[in-house]
Amino acid sequence: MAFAGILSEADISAALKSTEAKESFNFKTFFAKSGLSSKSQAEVKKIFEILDQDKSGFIEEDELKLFLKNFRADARELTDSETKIFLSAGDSDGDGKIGVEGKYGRVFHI
Ligand SMILES: [Ca+2]
Repeated sequence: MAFAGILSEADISAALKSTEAKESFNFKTFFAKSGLSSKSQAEVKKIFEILDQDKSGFIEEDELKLFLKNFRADARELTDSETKIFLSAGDSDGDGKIGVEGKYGRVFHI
């Protein structure tokens, strides 16, 4: 599990269970249930680096689509509309990706 030591297995299970149905993903709910909302800035940065699979320094749309799979390999992909809503929430400057600085930190601290 990619987030071992950062998030608890029980919290991850609860968070994934809450978003099993397509179009049910709500990042605020997910962050609260998984425990992401209460992580420190340093921990958030670690999580960002895991999500940024190609190490580009940004989380692009294709990486965001696979967001849930970082928590459990057999979790579903986000739908296009879920991905777009999630992306626009974290994309502060409208460049279509989420950077490690700026609004990203706030996305994880709702
Ligand atoms: Ca990337």
